[in-house]
Amino acid sequence: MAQFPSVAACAPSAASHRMPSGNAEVSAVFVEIAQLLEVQGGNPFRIRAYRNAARMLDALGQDVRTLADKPDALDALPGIGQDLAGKITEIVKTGSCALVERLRKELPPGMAELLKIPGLGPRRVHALYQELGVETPQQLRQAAQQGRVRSVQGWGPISEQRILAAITRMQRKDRRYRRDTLEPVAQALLDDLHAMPGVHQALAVGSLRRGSDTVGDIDLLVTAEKPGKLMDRLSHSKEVQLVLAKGVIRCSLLHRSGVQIDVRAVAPVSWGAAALYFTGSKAHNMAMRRLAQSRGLKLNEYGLYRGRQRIAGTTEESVFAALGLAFIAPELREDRGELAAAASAALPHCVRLCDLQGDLHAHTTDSDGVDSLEAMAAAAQALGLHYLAITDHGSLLGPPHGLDENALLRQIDRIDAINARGGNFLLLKGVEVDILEDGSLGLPDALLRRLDLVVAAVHSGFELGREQQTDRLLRAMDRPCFSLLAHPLGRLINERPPCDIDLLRLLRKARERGCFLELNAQPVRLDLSDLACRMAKSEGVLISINSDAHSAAQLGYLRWGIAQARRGWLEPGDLLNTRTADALRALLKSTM
Ligand code: DGT
Ligand code: CA
Ligand code: CA
Repeated sequence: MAQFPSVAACAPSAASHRMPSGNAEVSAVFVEIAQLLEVQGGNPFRIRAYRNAARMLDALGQDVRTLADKPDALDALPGIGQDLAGKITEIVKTGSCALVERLRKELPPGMAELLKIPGLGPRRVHALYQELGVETPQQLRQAAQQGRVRSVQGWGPISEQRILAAITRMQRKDRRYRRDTLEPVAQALLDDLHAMPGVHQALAVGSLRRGSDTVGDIDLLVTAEKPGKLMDRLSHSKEVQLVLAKGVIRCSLLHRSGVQIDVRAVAPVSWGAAALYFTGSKAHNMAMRRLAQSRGLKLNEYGLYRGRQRIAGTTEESVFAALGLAFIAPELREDRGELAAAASAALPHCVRLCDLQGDLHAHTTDSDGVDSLEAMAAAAQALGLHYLAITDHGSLLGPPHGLDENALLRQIDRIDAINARGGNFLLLKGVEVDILEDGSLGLPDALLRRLDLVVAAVHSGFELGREQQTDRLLRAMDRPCFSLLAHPLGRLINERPPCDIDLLRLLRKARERGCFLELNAQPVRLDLSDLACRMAKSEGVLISINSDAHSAAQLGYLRWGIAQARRGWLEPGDLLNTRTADALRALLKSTM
C-alpha cells in the first residue's frame, strides 16, 4: 500500500520541551488523531479530548511508559478515561494504534499533503473538501487560480492569494536554482535599489554572495533612510508577482520567475554585522557566535557587543578584527575550518580571475562550437588570456560525433600556421576524446601523440556502478596520452546526478600518473564540486579551470569556475592554467 507522510510529522512539534520521549510519541499520535477526525468533520468533543490529552502528556513530568499496563494510574491522569488509557498503552507498546492507522487509510492521500500547507488547518481542509471536493494541493492550487476558494466559508480573495503563494513556496521549497540564472535577477533588483532615493548601500547576501553553485533564494541587504517606504516601493515593482510578507524593515517577495526574494533593511552602524549574518552560512554564523561567546562577547546581526556596548559591526572587517580574525572571503564562510585559519594567518589566497593565464577546453565550428577557431583565439586574447587549447570532439566515427583522423590533422596544420605567425598568444592543439566503457579512448594513440594535450571525458555510461565507473577512469588514466579528465563527475545541475566514483582513488591515481583534473566552469556543470576541489588540493593534484566554451561568449564562463575554485580553497599554485605557457607546456608534455 502506498504510504503517505503521516500528519503528525507535520504537526507543529509539541515535543520541543524537555519531556520524556514516550510522552512525545503518544502525544504526537493523539494530535494526529485529532487532526484526522477534524478533517472528517468528526465529533468536536471527541476531537477536543484527544487534543487535551496530548497537551496534558506534553506537560506531564512523568514518563508515561512507566505507567503503561497500569490502568488505574493512567485513569488517574487528568482527562484520561478508560478508552484513552487503553490507547496510551497500545501506543507505548506498538508505537501506533489501530485508530490512527484506520483514520489514515480512510483519508485520501493528498489530504495529508494539504495539512502541510502553512495556514491550512484540519477544519479548513474539511471545508475545502466538502464544498469544492479538493483533496490534493494540486486541486487546491487550481481552485485558487480559478478564484473558487474565496467563495468557501471563512475564505476571501486575500486568504486565497496567500494560500496560492504558500502552495507555490511549498512546492518550490526544495528547489535550488543555478547561480547564473539568479544573478541577473539579483543584479537588476540591486540596480533598482541603488536608483531609489535614500538608499545608501545594497548588497546581495546569502548563498549568492558565498558563490554557491546552487542558490535557494535571493537575499538582499540595504541601508535606507526610510526603509518602510522602500519596502512599499519594492513590493509594487512590476517584477514582483506576490508579496509574501511585508514589514517596516523586511519583506519577502515572490519574483515573477517564481524565486523568493528576502529583503532586509538595517541601520548603517549595523551594516557589517548584518552583512555577516545574512551572508551566512548558518554554520559559519554559529561558529562566529561561539567564538565571540568564548571571549565574553555577543555577536548578532546588529553588532558585536561587550555587555551593552557595541564594540564593532559597522563593517565586516571591524567584526573580524575585534575577534582577532583576518577577513574571511564570503566563499569560505561554510564552517569548514576558516575560523581557525583566519586566527592563525593560514587562510588561502583564493584564486582570482586575473590569475588565469589560459583555458584548456574549448570548441569551434569544426565540431559543435558556433565560432571559428580564429574567432575563439581572438576572444581569448581579448579576455587577457595567453593561451587557449582547441579541444573539439574527436571520434573515429567522424561527424556528427566529432573530428575524424583527417579532420583533426587538418586542424593541427591550421593551428601550427596560426602559431607560426608569432605574437604572444599560443593556441594549443588538443582534442576532447571519449572515455569508452572499457576505459580505452575513442582515438588511437598514434594520432593523440601529435597533440599538445588530450582532454578525456565520459559521455555515456554515466550510470555504471561505483567499482566499474572508478576502474573505467583509472584504466583511462593509464593510457599513454591522457592529460586532463574533463567534467570528472558528469553531473548537470538539476538534470543529471554525479556519477558514482571513488574520487580519492581517482585523485591518487592522477597524482601518481602526473595528469590533471578539470573544474568545468559551465554553470550547468561546475564539476568538480567545491569539496572535491579541496580534496584535489590536499592530494596534490593540479586542477584546470576550463570554460568548455562552445562560443566566444562562453569563454566568460571562467568566472563561474573561479567562484567554485575559491569555495574549494584553491590558490593560484593549485591550478594548472595559472602557469605561464612555457611551464604549462612542460607539465602537459609529461602526460603525453
Ligand atoms: P540558500 O538560500 O538555501 O541557498 O542558502 P542561504 O545561506 O542563502 O540561506 P537563507 O536564505 O535561508 O538565509 C540567508 C542567511 O541568513 C544564512 O546564510 C544565514 C542567515 N540565517 C538565516 N537563518 C538563520 C538562523 O536561523 N541562524 C543563523 N545563525 N543564521 C541564519
Ligand atoms: Ca538564500
Ligand atoms: Ca532567504
